[in-house]
Amino acid sequence: FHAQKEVETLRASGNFVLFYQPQVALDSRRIVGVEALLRHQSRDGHIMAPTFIASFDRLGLMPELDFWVLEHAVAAAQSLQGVGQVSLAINLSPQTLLDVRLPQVLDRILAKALPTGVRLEIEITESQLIDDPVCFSANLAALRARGLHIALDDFGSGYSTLAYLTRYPFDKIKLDRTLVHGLTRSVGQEFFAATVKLCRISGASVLAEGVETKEELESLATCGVNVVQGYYFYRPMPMADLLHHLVEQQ
Ligand code: G
Ligand code: G
Ligand code: MN
Ligand code: NA
Repeated sequence: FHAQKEVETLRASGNFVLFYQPQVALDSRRIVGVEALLRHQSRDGHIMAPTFIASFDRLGLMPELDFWVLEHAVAAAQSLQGVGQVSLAINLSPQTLLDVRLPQVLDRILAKALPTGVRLEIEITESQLIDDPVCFSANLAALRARGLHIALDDFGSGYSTLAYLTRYPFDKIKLDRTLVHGLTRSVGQEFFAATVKLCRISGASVLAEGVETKEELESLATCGVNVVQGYYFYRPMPMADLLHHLVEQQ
């Protein structure tokens, strides 16, 4: 009941907004991608992290939220004209990836072409690969058929089995921030480098999430990671700020 009430309140107020967190290539130090992250903005302008996702999830309403995100991220991407090559990542929840409406929603949203150089990427988490199956595989194929890239999110966070790396060909693997934080503590550099190598062998590029300190960045540098995302470089930000950074690096 609590979930129901929270969802009703949020829906009534509208005010969902998207923030974007830049992803930085380790070699060039340029922004090569961004992840769209859902936020809620209250009347007084206060920005709230998506703690409400659990409530939407419980009520089976994640497709509604994710379709909104897809639509608005693609619309906002129109302003990325002329900023060069950049991938735009969107998180889709398990419910959304099992939703039979996904292909037709994509076709409607992608009817308007993206600016040259902008590529859509879908982030999926390991947990959703567990309860298979047919509908998930069909939707994954539908995403690929439309030229979208697939990223495996939160890799190494607890649901991983190595089988996934060979079963599904991912374009990108995002190493979970617990692994990255452990790098300067419990996780040895050798172990981390071997994990990166395993991912690279599967054919994916590797992104390290949640990089917060110079020490973490330096430890990563020799491990074969391609791209880094985290507060050390950038926090999630509004589209206007992102544009400013992208124009600046031209
Ligand atoms: O945005 P953080 O900043 O707090 O996000 C918290 C969690 O919410 C993360 O696990 C992230 O993947 C998830 N999340 C953020 N935006 C979206 C979204 O648009 N759709 C889905 N399904 N999950 C999202
Ligand atoms: O589950 P997913 O990886 O999609 O969620 C990304 C989440 O990580 C978002 O909530 C985002 O705000 C958060 N995040 C991004 N960079 C950092 C970081 O450097 N440190 C921490 N603690 N969280 C981060
Ligand atoms: Mn993500
Ligand atoms: Na993640």
